Amino acid sequence: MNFVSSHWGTYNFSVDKNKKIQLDNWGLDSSPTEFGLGLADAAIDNLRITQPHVRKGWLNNIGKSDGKRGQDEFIPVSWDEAFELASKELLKTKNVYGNSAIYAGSYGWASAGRFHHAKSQVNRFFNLFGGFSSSFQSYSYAAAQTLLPHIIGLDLYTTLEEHTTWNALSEECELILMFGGMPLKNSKVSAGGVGKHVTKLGIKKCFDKGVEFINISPLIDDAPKFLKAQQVPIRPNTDTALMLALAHILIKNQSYDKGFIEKYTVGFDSFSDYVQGKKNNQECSPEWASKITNIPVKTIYELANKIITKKTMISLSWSLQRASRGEQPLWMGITLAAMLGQIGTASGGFGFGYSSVNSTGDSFDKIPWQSLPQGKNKIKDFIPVARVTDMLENPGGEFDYDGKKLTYPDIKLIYWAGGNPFHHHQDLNRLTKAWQKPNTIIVNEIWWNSQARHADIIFPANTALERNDLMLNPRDPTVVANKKAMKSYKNSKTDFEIFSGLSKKLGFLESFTEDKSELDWIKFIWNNSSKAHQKNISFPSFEEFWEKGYFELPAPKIEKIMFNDFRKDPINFPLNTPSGKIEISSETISNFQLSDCFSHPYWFEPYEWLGNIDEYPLHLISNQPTHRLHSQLDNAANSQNSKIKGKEPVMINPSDALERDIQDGDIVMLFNKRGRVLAGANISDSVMPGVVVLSTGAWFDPDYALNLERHGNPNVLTKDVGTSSLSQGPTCHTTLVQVKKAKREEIVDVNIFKTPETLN
Ligand SMILES: Nc1nc2c(c(=O)[nH]1)N[C@H]1C(S)=C(S)[C@@H](COP(=O)(O)OP(=O)(O)OC[C@H]3O[C@@H](n4cnc5c(=O)[nH]c(N)nc54)[C@H](O)[C@@H]3O)O[C@H]1N2
Ligand SMILES: Nc1nc2c(c(=O)[nH]1)N[C@H]1C(S)=C(S)[C@@H](COP(=O)(O)OP(=O)(O)OC[C@H]3O[C@@H](n4cnc5c(=O)[nH]c(N)nc54)[C@H](O)[C@@H]3O)O[C@H]1N2
Ligand SMILES: [Mo]
Repeated sequence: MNFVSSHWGTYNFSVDKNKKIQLDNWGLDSSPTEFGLGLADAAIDNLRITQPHVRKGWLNNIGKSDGKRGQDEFIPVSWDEAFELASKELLKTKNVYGNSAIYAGSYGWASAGRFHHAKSQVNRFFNLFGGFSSSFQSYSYAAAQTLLPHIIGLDLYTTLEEHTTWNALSEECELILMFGGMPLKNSKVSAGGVGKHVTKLGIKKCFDKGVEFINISPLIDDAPKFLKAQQVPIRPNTDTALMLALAHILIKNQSYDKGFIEKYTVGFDSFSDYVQGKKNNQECSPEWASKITNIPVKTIYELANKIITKKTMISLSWSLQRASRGEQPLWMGITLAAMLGQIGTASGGFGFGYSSVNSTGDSFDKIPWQSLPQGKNKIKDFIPVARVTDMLENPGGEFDYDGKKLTYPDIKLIYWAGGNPFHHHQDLNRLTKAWQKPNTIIVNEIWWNSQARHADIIFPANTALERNDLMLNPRDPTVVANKKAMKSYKNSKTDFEIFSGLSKKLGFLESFTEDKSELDWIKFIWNNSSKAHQKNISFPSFEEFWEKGYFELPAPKIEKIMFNDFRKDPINFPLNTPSGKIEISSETISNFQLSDCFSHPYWFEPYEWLGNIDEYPLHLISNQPTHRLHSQLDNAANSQNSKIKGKEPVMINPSDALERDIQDGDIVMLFNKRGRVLAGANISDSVMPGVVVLSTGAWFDPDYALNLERHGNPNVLTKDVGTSSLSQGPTCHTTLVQVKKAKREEIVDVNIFKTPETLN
C-alpha cells in the first residue's frame, strides 16, 4: 500500500488520471484528521517556493544587515549560485567570529519522518561544520522540562511515556478533574507522526465505564461534548490558587492522605504552613481563592468534597504552564494529587497532557528507535528555546536558567529549517526588530510564509509527499513506510539534498552523506532499529515492510501505571530526586534563591491577568488551532474555510460583544501596547465572559507602515518574557487585550496568501 505519514496522521495516496495526488483516510484509523487531506492541494499551490531566492537588499550588500528583512523583494537564483552564496557566508562567519556566532537552534515541528526530520539534518550538517549555538527545550512544555526532574526525578519525555494508560484508568478511576480540559482537537497530532488516533477512544472508554469528568477551563469546548462534563469556568492563569484552596480544605478537614505524604513525599509541612497562612502570607482559603479565580466559594467546597470522596485523577493540560510562573500549576497539581494519595495506582494520581497530543495514555511500549546519526556539537553556547529575541537583542548579556548564570552568544548568522518563529514566538513586533541584527539569515522553507519572507537566502524545501521516509515515532505503536507520491515540486529539494549541496561546497560531502542515498538511509534506520529489538519483537524484512506499507508493534503485556514500582517499593525504586521522593518542597530550588520560584508551590500574580486590569480588560487565550498544525496547512482548504472574511476567527462571549457593539462575523481589532491585529468575530458562549480565544497559527501578515497585523496572528499581542528565571519557558497564555469593532477604513485585506512578485 502507498502511505504518506504526518504529524496529524497516516493517509493512503493515489494518483488520478490527471496525475494529481489524491489523499484518503486510512481505513484502520477510527478518527482521522480531516485537515490533513489538504496537503495534496497545498503541495502544489501557488505559494510553493519554486526555486532558491536571495533578498535584493542583502545581495546588494552581501552579508550586511540593512534593516529591510520582511519588506524587501526577492531575486530567483540557481541552486549553484545559492549554495555558493550561503557556503561563503557560513565560512566567513566561522572564520571571523567562530562557530558560536551561528544560531542553528532551528526549533520547529517540520514534518514527520525519521530520516528527513529537518532538525536532525540541521544538527548533522552543523556538527560536521564545527558546531553551532543551539536551543534547549520546547515551546510546548519548557517549564515542565525544567521543573519535573527536580520534583519527581523524571525528565519530561519519560514522564509522558510513563502515563497511566486509558485502559488502566477506565478500570479504577472515578473522577477526572481536567485543568485546561481535554480538547480532542489537540489529540489529532503527535510529534513524529500518528498511526491510529486513540485518544477519543480512550476518553470514551473511561466515560463508558462511569468515570466522571469535570472541566476547569475558560472554554467549554475544551471538554469533548459526549462527556457531559461539569463546566467550572476559571479565570485564566489562576488554577494554582484554586488548587491551593482545595489543599486548604483537605488540611483543615484533615482529610488528605497522611500515610502517602509521609511515605512518598518530602517538604509537606512547610507547604502546609504556607497554605494556612503561617508564612506571613494570606491564608489560601476558599474565600481567598474565590476572589482570584472568580469561582464561587460553594463550588470550591463541592469540588473538594468530590475529590475527597472519589478516586481522583488531577489532569493538567500543557497550556497551564505556557503562562507566567507556569511552573506553579504543575507543581501544585502534583502536590494535590499526592495529598489525595493515589499516585502510583490506576485510581488516579496526576496526568500532564492527556489529550494535549495523541500519544499520552496510549498503550505502547516505548522503543528507542535508531535516528539519523547527528554527531556532537562542539559549541557549548545554548539558550532556553524561547529566549531567542533576548539573545539577539542582548549579545553577551547574562541570564538565569535552572540555577545557573549563562551568557547569550553574539549571533551573526541564523540558519533555520523546519520551524517558523513568525508563528511560534511571542511578541512578534519585538522579534522582527531583533531579526534585523544578524548579518545573514538562511532558511529552508516550503511555502512563501513569513518565515521565508524574513530571510536573506531561501532554499525551497519539499513536502513529505515528495520523499521516501519512515514514520518511526517512539510514542506510537505503528511504523509507516512513507512513500514518495510525486517528484519534487518545480525546483525544490529535500533538506538532505540541500545540506548535501552545501556540504559539497564546503568540502565534507562524503562525511555528510556517507555515500548513502535516501533509500540507503531509510534501510539503515530500519535495519538498525529492528536488529536492536529483535529479541522481543519479530520484525518483517525491510522489503516486506516497505511492500505492506506499515508495521504494527505488538500490544504491551501490561498496562502502564505511572510510579507503580515506586509506590510498591519506594526503597528499591526511589525517584531520582535528592530525597528519592516526590518533592513538595525542593531544597535544590530553594537554594537557587530565585525571586520568582520558591521552595514549594506558591501563588504568584501573573504579570497580566483579569484580577488586575487597566486599559486592556480581556484575557487572550491563543490555544492550538483546530484546522491545522500551528502554521502548517493554514494555506489549505480546512483552515481557509474556517476564516471569517479571510481573517482568523476570534471567539468572544456575547456579553463582551454586546458591550462593544460587535456582531457575529464583524471584523474586529485586538490590541494592546505590543501590537494591533485584525480578526473575524465568532460570538459564542462557549468562552467565559472576559476571555477571548484567537488560536495560534494564522500566517503572520504584518503591514509595517500601519503597524498592523492583517490576518489574526495572536503572537503580535503576546508578551515575550520567561515563565520564571528557573525555566525561562514561553508565556503565550498570559496576555491582556482590548477588542473593538474595526472601522471600515481600518480594515486591510490579507496579503500573505498572494504569491510575492520576484525580480527576474
Ligand atoms: N501564541 C501562541 N504561540 C505558540 C503556542 C501557543 O499555544 N500560543 N504554542 C507553541 C508551541 S507548543 C509550539 S510547539 C510552537 C510550534 O511552532 P513551529 O513548530 O515552529 O510551527 P510550525 O507551523 O509547525 O512550523 C513548521 C515550519 O516548518 C515548515 N516545514 C514543514 N515541513 C518541513 C520540512 O520537511 N522541511 C523544511 N525545511 N521545512 C518544513 C513549515 O512550512 C513551517 O513553516 O508554537 C508555539 N507558539
Ligand atoms: N489540531 C492541533 N492539535 C495540536 C496542535 C495544533 O497545532 N493543532 N499543536 C500541538 C502542540 S505543539 C502542543 S504543545 C499541544 C498543546 O496542548 P495544550 O497546551 O493542552 O493546548 P492549548 O490548545 O494551548 O490549550 C488547551 C486549553 O487550555 C485552556 N487554557 C489555557 N490557559 C488556561 C489556564 O490558565 N487555565 C485553564 N484551566 N485552562 C487554560 C484553553 O482554553 C485551551 O483551549 O497541542 C498539540 N495539538
Ligand atoms: Mo508544542
